[in-house]
Amino acid sequence: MLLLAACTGLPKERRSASRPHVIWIVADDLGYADLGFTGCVDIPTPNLDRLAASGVVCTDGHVTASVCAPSRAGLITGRHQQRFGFECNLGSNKDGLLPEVPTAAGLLGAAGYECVAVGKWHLGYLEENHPLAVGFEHFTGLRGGSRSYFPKLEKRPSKAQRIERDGVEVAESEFEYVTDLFTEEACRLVRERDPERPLFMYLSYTAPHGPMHARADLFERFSGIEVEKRRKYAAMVSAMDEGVGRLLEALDAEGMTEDTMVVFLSDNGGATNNGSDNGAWRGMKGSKWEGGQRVPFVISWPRVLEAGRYDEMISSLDLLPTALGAAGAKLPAELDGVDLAPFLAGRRSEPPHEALYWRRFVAGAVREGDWKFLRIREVNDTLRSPILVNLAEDPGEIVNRAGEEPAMVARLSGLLEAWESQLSEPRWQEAEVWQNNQRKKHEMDLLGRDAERKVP
Ligand SMILES: [Ca+2]
Repeated sequence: MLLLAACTGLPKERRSASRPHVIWIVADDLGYADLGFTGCVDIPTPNLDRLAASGVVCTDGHVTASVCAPSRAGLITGRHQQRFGFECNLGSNKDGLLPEVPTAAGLLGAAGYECVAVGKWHLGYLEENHPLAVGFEHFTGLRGGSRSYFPKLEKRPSKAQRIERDGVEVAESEFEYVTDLFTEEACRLVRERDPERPLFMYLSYTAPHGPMHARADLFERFSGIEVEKRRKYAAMVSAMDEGVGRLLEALDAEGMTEDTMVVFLSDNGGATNNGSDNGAWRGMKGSKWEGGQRVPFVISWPRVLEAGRYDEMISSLDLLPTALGAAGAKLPAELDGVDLAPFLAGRRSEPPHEALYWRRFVAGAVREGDWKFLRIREVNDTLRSPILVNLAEDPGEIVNRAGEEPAMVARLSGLLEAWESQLSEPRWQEAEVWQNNQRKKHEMDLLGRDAERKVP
């Protein structure tokens, strides 16, 4: 089902380019419906809307997990993170990427790119997991998953939370608001890029993940929003939107816009605790309902891709093959995604994926076309009665069709098991409370956003 704005008769693929710059902008715990171009009415996002208008808005775009670290592990390696045991969210300081699994920076660096990372890392605290150890040449950000947005002047932040720039600690007195610091660093790295090489930037905002710290001027701007958490969230999303605007201006000023592939997505759906909203999708961060893993997703590459909309199912796993394809590099056979360019350009009309798969220890899911199957493992290791939904007829995933469609249950269950047979054991697990919360999130009668928000 293609609903590209392609009925204009214009060729969707413009003239081919030399290797483009590639920028991945990742938001953290952003709600699906919290941007102008996804229908938000109370938080204006003019800059993200401008990016969306310049590119292809993918309406059925997914990440590989509905919590931060495993989703990022899939994105940064282009492989299902369960293949190398990174199935669960980070636990101890010893968990993280495996050094033998190449990252986007390793592969794009080998293809001649200057690779830089800014913002949240959250892929392991060991030195071998550090961005500068896995192929990035510059890194400004924090190793951990979140921190205070304001400087911590009274007490030095923990090793996971302090900001470092190329291995040197950045004093808290050097910045006023973390989102703005990341934006400034991203713009600086654009201006100071190596002119001889294309740039790959991984810009990973912590916004709008908690803690709910709003910049005062933006908090003031949203005085019309009554619920305080939503008001702070609006300010945090706005700071990120401003940052994206400044980055787009930097690209314009450098004459890079036409030849830069800018991707924007969230690492997972809106969280239960930050005032976000996933609109029509059931579920929030941590669940395998669409609200957990279906995210705002834009791919802009003005030189090559005509702006429009793409409605087939795609994955964050596709971003690395798409970047390598644009670079003219050979795709390693181990990558799980596909180069999306021929699909987004309309040269290939079949869906890029027959099925997408998810698993985080106690819950697994597979989606094939409009059908989705969810399998929950209970505390006593038995399987809950399966859940089967049809997204075409029931986009809110309210009706469990498993009883009336046993053949489809068997088919999708078999697909899931076949995929699982290729995976490794999780190298660590989440605490029992998170496992139980994940089980609760998939109870059919846990319905409605207010109920969902009570199960973190
Ligand atoms: Ca997240």
